[in-house]
Amino acid sequence: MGDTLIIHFTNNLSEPTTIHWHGLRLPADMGGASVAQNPVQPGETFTYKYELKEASLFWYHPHVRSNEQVEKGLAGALLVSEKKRDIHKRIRKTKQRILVLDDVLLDENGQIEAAFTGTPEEVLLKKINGRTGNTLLVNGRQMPTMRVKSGQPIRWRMVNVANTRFMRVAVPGHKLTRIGGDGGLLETPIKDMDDVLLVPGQRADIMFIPKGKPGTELIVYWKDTKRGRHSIDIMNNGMVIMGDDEMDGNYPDIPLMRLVFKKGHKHAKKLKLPKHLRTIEPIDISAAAETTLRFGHTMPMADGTIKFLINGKTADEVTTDDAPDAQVGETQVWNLVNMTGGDHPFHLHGFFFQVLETIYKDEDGNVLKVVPAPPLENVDMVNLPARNGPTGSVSIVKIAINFSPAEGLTADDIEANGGMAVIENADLSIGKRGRSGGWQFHCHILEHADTGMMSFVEVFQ
Ligand SMILES: [Cu+2]
Repeated sequence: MGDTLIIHFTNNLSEPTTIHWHGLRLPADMGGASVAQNPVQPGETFTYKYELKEASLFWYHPHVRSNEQVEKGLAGALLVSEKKRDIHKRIRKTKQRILVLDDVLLDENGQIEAAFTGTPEEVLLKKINGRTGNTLLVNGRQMPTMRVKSGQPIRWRMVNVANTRFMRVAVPGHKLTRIGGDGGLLETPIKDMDDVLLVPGQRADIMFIPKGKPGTELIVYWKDTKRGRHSIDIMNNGMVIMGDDEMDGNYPDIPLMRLVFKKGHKHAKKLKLPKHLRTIEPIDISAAAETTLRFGHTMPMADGTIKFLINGKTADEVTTDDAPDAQVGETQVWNLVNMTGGDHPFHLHGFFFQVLETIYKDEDGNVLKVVPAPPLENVDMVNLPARNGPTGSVSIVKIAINFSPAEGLTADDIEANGGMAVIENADLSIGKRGRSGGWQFHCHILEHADTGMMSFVEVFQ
């Protein structure tokens, strides 16, 4: 933390690309999003440069045709370590490993399938349910082995870089403790978890004590999550019927990696963690303006077409007139309304937010259920759960966002950086591809983002 990172980037692809730095608070023109940076053309170079203001596990990936470029492997982890004084010795001295969780969809020849191939039914399924790979990877390898010592605590810094797959990770016979997430450490460890769930784009910082006899092995499993997958039938008359995938949430466990116990053992029986890891200030929403964003899709068509929408528009259709506005330093509450029968992992570029509550309403607008705020943490991802009823019912995730610069950035820094999240005297007639300081938000199921579920917020100085 505190270092300046300089990345000399050359695009050796035969198509344009960028690097988006997922989760980092940085100047808009360093964020790699198409609303603030023109894509880097084949053979061209670009220098990303920004200060690392916060400690956490972040990651990076292209923000041009992400569903194809990320699927083919362009994703990596970026670990920004805490200053020594900011992290308890027992955590700092625990051996940590980064686990990049991914899956790829391979054809019979072992090659990555091109995006959206197959019959119209298959194409619709990939667009609606996302592209789920048939091969799971940890750090780019299938079923890798990690050597551990029984009784010696380990710390895993995990990130889910898969296009679509929700990663629920379980270590049989072991309880997990989550100490951090997207935005660094939690306030208090969350203990006794049977598994840890990472939606696409999300991170988790977990600890546990592996237990086993030397020479034996323990398989770590992927477990399914109910997320509103659908079935599709195209009738002879061209009608498309969307139903529920009856296996949703009950797909069989898949082995993810192998732990092998080394000789010898340590004596830790319990993780001795401090109760208080750090202080996180709740965002003050007493004067917050509210914005509502509705996540939906068009009717699926027999030719395989479906579009995913935010406030009724695809990413290509949305203009600066549609984009919500904010002022630097302003706090807003966003109501993220999921009108669909599937989950959407929501991601906002460049700012952390805090989840306030989730409200389920029926088709007449009556409140069915309110899920209170989860333990306080700063995140850049939140899953928008599927509505809990027929068309017209909705789920609403309320989040609080403070559009402030990262801690430690002064007004001078902002100016030197060319504006932190700022469109200074923006000429909006330039449109969204101009030198705008807009920040994108989108569904991190990359097939949904690619078929339209992406928009942006303009933050003004
Ligand atoms: Cu989605």
